[in-house]
Amino acid sequence: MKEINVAVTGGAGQISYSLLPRLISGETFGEDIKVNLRLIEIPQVVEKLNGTIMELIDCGFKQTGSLISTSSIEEGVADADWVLLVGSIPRGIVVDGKKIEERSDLLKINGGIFTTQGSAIGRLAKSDAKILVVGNPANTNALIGKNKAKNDSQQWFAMTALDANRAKAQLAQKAGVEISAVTNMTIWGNHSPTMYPDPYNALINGVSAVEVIKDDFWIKNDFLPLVQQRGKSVIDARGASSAASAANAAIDTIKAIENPTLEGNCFSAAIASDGSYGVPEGLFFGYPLKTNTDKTIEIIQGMEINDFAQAKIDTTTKELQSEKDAVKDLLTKD
Ligand code: NAX
Repeated sequence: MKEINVAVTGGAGQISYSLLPRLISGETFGEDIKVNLRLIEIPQVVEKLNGTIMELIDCGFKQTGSLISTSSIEEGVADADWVLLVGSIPRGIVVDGKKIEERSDLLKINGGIFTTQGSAIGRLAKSDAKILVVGNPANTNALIGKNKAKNDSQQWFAMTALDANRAKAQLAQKAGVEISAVTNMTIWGNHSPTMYPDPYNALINGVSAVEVIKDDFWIKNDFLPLVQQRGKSVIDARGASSAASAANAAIDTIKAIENPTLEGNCFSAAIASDGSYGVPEGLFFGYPLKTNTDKTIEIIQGMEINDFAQAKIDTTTKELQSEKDAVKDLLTKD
């Protein structure tokens, strides 16, 4: 069997608990690929991974390769084909006696983590490694990580697929169709409440979702905030942030990157902007993406952007720009 190496940070967290079995079950990378898993945690937590590893062994998947736990990012990412950066410090935690409530503090603390991780990935992961950032603030963490990796043959992504799945589910429910009828869903911009889930270019059975739904008020006043605030609604209801659906979205993203995109469809993830759609170069921005048959990834051009959409794209661009400004020290120092 061909083998691949997959590193996951935050291996003992709640997303990983749903994610890890699906990485080694044959579902994500294919039935005929053995997955060597490297689970990375902070030193205080790393021992807990022994229990996780016991459970992964007990799943008994034939695609399971070696299972390693470590608190060393260098050991974890060495020779990795895929790196899933799930671990980060949540809002509300106390660090050095201070409760971290502000997004700017969160940006700096998690940004610090992603400088070290980015540098290790750039030096030690495979030259064609793919890196998916899940830990928040995902877009700006990816910006910092890629900047420190200094390895342009590796490809960095930040996850917006959960937002896309949430948006598809709402459109399908409203239109009374199966979710598989909804395609071409783009989340523009940041994985934050400023994101723009695009109902104009989304298709329901091949027709623009807004034309099928024919309810402009619902689209603008219900659909958008519902998707933008869905993460908070889950936290309010569950007392914890989305985990199973986040893990599912990470699996969806890996599959979308590993397999050619069907004609007329796209998938959602944030990548470093090349200036497309007027977004400043380098910002990690949610775009409509396509995987070509040669496995290259491109931003789909020519999506229709009306005035309403442009205003939303401008807002989320502004937020990402201010996040970048807040971590500028981390982007410049070596
Ligand atoms: P948990 O708090 O359950 O787990 C996070 C784990 O990361 C902890 O076990 C912690 O010890 C570990 N960790 C912290 N710093 C680390 C480091 N430097 N190296 C290795 N491990 C480290 O969080 P969980 O619910 O699993 O969520 C993980 C992250 O995903 C959070 O930042 C969360 O905000 C983010 N999310 C992102 C989503 C997205 O769509 N992009 C959606 C879901 C989720 O909110």
